[in-house]
Amino acid sequence: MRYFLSIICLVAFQLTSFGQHNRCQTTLYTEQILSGNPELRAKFEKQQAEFNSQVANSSLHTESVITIPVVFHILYNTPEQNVPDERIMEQLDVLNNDYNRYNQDAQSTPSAFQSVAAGSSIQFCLAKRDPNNIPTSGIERKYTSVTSYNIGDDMKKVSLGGLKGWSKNKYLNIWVCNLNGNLLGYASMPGIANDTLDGVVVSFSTIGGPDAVGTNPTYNLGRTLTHETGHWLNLIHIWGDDGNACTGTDNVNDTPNQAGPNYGTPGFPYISCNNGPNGDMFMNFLDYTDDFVMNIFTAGQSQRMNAALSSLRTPLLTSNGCQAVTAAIDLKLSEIKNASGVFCADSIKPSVEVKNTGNSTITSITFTSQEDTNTVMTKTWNGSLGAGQTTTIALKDFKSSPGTHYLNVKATVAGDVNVSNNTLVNYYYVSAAGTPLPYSENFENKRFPVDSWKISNPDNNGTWMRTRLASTVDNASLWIYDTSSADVDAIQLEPLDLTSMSDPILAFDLAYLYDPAISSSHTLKVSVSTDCGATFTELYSKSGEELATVSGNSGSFFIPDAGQWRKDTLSLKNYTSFNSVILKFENISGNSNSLYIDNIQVDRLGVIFPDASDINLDILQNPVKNTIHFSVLLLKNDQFKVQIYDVAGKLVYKADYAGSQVEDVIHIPNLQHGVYMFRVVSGNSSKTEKFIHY
Ligand SMILES: [Ca+2]
Ligand SMILES: [Ca+2]
Ligand SMILES: [Ca+2]
Ligand SMILES: [Ca+2]
Ligand SMILES: [Zn+2]
Ligand SMILES: [Zn+2]
Repeated sequence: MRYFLSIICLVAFQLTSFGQHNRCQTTLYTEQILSGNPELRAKFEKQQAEFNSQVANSSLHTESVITIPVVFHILYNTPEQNVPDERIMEQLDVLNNDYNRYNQDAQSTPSAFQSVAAGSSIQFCLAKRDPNNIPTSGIERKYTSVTSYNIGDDMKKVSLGGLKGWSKNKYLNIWVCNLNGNLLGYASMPGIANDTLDGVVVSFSTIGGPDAVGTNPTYNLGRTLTHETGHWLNLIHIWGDDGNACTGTDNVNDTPNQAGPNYGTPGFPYISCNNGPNGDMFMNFLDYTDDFVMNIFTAGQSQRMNAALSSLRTPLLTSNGCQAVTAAIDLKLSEIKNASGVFCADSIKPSVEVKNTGNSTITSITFTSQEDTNTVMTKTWNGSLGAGQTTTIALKDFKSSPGTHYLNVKATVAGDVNVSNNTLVNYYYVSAAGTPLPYSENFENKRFPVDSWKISNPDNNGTWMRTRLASTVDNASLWIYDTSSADVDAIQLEPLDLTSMSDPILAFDLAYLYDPAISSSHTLKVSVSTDCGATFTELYSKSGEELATVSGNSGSFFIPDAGQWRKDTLSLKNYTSFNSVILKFENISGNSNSLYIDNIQVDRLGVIFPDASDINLDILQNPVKNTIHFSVLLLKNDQFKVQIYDVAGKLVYKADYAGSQVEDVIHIPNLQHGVYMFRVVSGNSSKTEKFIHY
């Protein structure tokens, strides 16, 4: 009950911090509804008290898997708000992973908290039928003239530019829209909202996951929906919603008592309320930290959510929302091809895959495509597509421009009963010119990957992520933990312009634990493309022992210490005539442990190894006769001068050279026999060697 007595001071606290952080307003939303309805408040508080005692007595318990049908109601005023399908599917993965502790970053939970971590038995499926038993994709999209919504229920009402919710007895409603005041989301706790107003509301920018991140710079891994769905299943914030006091509780026994919310990326341990030595569980999904910091539900929280489903939300247990139905006429737009990912060229040549999911033949389909807000194409296809058949249809090419774009393809068929699957939204990025050298990437940016990078994760298991588990420069690094046997996860960086250096070197810091018993096939490859990623040439491939920076038993999760990293380098000299070169790192898993990369550089060797001397001069065949044969290797510059002095200090020869790696022969007519100084000057440094002419 302390939770509800403290709501007034909580509201005051949240208003004062408004604008700085606005991660969740579930408590404010709850109070908005209860403050005008004393009867509902009494009922709600009674229900909560009963629930808490039932959970405490373990009289509510479920073991079997529960699958909750979900529907995404996407409301957009701009193309960016019309969240691409790939991000919605990825968001659904995030929910399923987080609620079952399949998230790759579960490995990042501090070992002190690993023993209380536990998945629930809850899974989520996209609805296959709507409340009227009409087939659906589980994704509704609607243009709204409302530019942004306030906390409340407006987005749930058609009359206010919203989309009506589907019955809370059968579905989890997820409204995705633009929220005012940088608010990320809020949820209806059980018993708070009427049938079609129940669900969660999240900002469009938060929808996504590791394979397809949201547009929010910080909250882009889909943890906002994980958090809000926790409230929807009756979880309370981990600090007990008591402002910054130590008196509140989240009614969960295995979470530490914690003062107030944590933001950003705290360091472990962070102590409050005398909760040492382990401190706050700031990586809990019900705290306020950055998405990539969050990684755990506890067993107590999971038990509480399971209990909510077997008491406060029981009708969902028998929902048929994910059972398919068939309509007479129903075309499905299954996929947009060749218009997602990263492009260097500005011409887009999309095609679409369509499937007849109804039970009568379709003979005509009209396609319209919008790039951002511009209609770029209309095409009508005539033919015969029988029930159950699939076909691929080329759309018309169109010109794009550098930057981020959203392609919205709509297929229209006369009499189509289910229009939810007739629209797909894709996202792609057209690169401008290559980034000039020197290039350096330390994986410190919270937004990972940036739009110009491309990650592929064929098995949808572990993939390239940003982590704070280890690093060589600053705090974070690039990390992969894919336990499957042979998945090829690729990360492709933005195009680089290599034309400004004559001998650019690619360098990166690497950490990998090699366990001969299990991981001999684990391979890291680096390859390069000069045709915008169409084809790649392999420059580096190391496996097993050769890849290892440390060998040993890989039984426990590998986190490298400072001595377990190695710097690998390779030359990009053969690509200096290209102004758009793409580097790709591929991890080929081998049932193996973590691999880390940090401090990627493309630069001169002398910058990569700053303690190496800049000018390296070699006079070949010294003493010399008639001709002076020399070689120069510059590690920091691309130009140098040669000056030859006699013993009296008189300049007898000079020449300018371009290039960082030069071998040449000098012939000086009538040069007297004797001792000379051969001097190389480059930038602010010089190097002199003596030679004898005989
Ligand atoms: Ca507290
Ligand atoms: Ca359809
Ligand atoms: Ca770093
Ligand atoms: Ca993978
Ligand atoms: Zn919250
Ligand atoms: Zn655009």
